[in-house]
Amino acid sequence: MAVLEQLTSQQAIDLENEYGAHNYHPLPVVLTKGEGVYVWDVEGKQYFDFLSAYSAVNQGHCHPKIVGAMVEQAQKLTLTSRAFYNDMLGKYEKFACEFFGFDKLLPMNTGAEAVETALKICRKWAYEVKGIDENEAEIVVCKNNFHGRTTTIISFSNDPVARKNFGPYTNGFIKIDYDDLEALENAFKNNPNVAGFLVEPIQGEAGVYVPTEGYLAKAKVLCEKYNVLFIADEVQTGIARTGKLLAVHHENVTPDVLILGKAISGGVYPVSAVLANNNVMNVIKPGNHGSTFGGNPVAAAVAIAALEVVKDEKLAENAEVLGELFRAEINKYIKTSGIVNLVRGKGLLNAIVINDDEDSDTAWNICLALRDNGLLAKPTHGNIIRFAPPLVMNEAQLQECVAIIIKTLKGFE
Ligand code: IF1
Repeated sequence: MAVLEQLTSQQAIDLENEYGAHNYHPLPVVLTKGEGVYVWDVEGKQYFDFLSAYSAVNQGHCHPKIVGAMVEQAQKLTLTSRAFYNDMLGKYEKFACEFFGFDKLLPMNTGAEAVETALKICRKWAYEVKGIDENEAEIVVCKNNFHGRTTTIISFSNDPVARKNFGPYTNGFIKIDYDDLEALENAFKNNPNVAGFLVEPIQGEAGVYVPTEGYLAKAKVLCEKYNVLFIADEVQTGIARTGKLLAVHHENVTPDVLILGKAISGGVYPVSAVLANNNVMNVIKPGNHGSTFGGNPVAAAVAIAALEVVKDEKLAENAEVLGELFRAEINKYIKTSGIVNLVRGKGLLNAIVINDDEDSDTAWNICLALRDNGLLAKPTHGNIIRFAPPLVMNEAQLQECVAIIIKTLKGFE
């Protein structure tokens, strides 16, 4: 078989099964094209994409402005490493710092790398600014978190599938319940070596858990009271997904450290970033941290274009309006549904909870039926289905998707 010849779906699946590590269990659909809110499989069937590559494609698939920026830069200069300067990185850093309101940006590639970078910055700040004894820093995290897949990050995960048999684990983390301010204050009060609080403003993988109104703001006040860095992981909730540029903006919170990934590039190229003000970021000195591709010219060009699209096309405002509409329509259906317990979310990051137990395959079967009806979504843990379309969706398309979702769910009543 010539490497680039067109495959059938089954041939593509068989190749991955034979030659690829089995680290995923994808929904059985083989995509070959994406444009805006749509994707197509190799047999030519069109789908609404209601996952957006886990909120990386907020600007819609293959956005022409972002792809154009990538192609133009890729034909000029792709990579210098940080051994030398280039004419794109400083422009991007300035643009992004002004876009999000921070003094400095440390460029990386994946979300997990950015989380690891934030953890290292927090620890170094603990020893060199807060004055915690070396190797004694603790970082508070929330149970049911998802921050990536590195060995340190899964060390503070409580998901056995993500964690088991990857030990020995990294120390220095205190796990508390999410959305529990008393637990947070107790952790700070009882542990003088706490340096940071790492939190998802909405817990995505856990099942789109939106914390109590005021949680983030009060948590930030506690961080200030105990001189602890508030580290917001906005890899999934950021870049307009929840109806504001950042999810923390719903509570007017400015984190001490901001972690971005996914849609900062519109899903066109791996780009992530850590932003902080000088009092924190200046603990990083030459040689402390880096990455071959971190801040490369293509990433810089792509990220500038992707962020301009967010502003020019008012994606946060659109996500806010369409998210309200989506939840209102699903709530109407829930009144007469025996299978859906609730819908929750903010902006266009939503999930429905299926009236079945965690390890049932109902949610999976519903996603297979949604696929057959022309809409792609995937369950998170067990009985929860996440719905996260590209933020460029219009109202008519959303209504069409709601109709597909309700029609499909009714088939399981
Ligand atoms: C997988 C989950 C979502 C993230 C937050 C950091 C990262 C992620 C809040 C790491 C990445 C992705 C990873 C992908 C599936 C997806 C996911 F299901 F795993 F949990 F979105 F909810 N912080 N989330 O959501 O970023 O290194 O992947 O660029 O690993 O299966 P990354």
